[in-house]
Amino acid sequence: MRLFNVASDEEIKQAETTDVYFVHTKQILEAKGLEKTNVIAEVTPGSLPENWSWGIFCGIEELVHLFSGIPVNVYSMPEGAIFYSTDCQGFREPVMRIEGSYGKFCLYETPLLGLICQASGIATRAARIRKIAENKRLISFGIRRMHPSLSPMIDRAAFIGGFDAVSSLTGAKATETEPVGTMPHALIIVVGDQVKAWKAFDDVVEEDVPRVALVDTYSDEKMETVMAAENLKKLKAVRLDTPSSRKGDFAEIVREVRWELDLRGYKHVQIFVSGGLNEKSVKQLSEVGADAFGVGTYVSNSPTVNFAMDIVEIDGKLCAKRGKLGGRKEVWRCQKCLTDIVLPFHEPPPRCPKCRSETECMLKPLVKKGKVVAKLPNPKEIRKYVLKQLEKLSLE
Ligand code: PCP
Repeated sequence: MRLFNVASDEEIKQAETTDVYFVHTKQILEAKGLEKTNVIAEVTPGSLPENWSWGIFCGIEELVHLFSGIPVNVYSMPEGAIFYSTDCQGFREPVMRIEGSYGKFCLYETPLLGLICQASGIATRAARIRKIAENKRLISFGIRRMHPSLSPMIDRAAFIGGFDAVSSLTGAKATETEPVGTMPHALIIVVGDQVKAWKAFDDVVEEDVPRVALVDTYSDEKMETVMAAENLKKLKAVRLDTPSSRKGDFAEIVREVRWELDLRGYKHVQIFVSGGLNEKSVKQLSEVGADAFGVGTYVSNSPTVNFAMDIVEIDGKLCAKRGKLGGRKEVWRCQKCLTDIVLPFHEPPPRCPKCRSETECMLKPLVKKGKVVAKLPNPKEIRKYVLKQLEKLSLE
């Protein structure tokens, strides 16, 4: 009996999360002896949500598990690679290519797309917040807004997108990091007094956990901040999670708290903000002195990237449907200026149309006849790769 309404690893691996029309398609092809038809299928992003000018490709680690053992070849951009909706010429840009007997992977289109659509949306929003927050600390707080079964994926995608840490235990395992958190209002409410609760935290919790006092439970943030600074010698930061009914001008509150802390010689005490944050508020609060951010829903509930998979070639014959470009393609990237150019597969490597530098082929072998051939980097390495690319990108 299923306790939670989520598909098991086995069900996903057996394509039991597929759409039934693929089951019918496989039945028909088998009945007509067409299941061994050799096809080239490509995955393209279509237009990106909210006019994003780029996306972060995420979900490959799980995709490899899905395709391991399926006797087809998969070529893909590496996890963490930026991608565009179209290349510098305006041509749709494939992020992945699958080659083989269509009958072998027909059922896997649905789970394949699900694994990259949601994770890439989360990683991209996280990367945009990363650009805005510059080197300020970002903690992923969003798993409580989504089905708990997704917490490892959500926190991993937020981390890959550039967040510094994640709040969930499963997310920390998936990112090979330590989970990070401060204290909930519940602790102060149950202890019944702010100072007693902060001190209890200080007495009980391991030394290496930063002392971050929540300062908005019962009274004004400024006054609770001063109380925390005066009562906690090891205070690292104060967290302002001001309820929307009291938020008014949150930036002004942060500025005021900074002033009162500095006036009393607590320049070392940082300001951590959370609660309903998004790109606009992270920018504004960072400018007035916030040092760290707990971002939840805005990232965990990111719009998905609507990748689609399309057959573009059968036994060398061009066959793309309307709206898609025919034939096997290669994506060439100038790693110097991150310009992409899409060319028919057999075309020689081009020079970068913008800076004339050499270009690199982006669709790299991932799975060969069902065997994983790529060395998969760990989340920290992927995050580093993302941060390097972000240096060259703007949000526009
Ligand atoms: C939680 C946390 C953040 C919220 C949820 C998650 O607040 O402190 O403020 O971020 P989001 O608004 O960006 O989704 P509460 O629900 O007030 O819980 P807590 O007492 O743990 O702060």
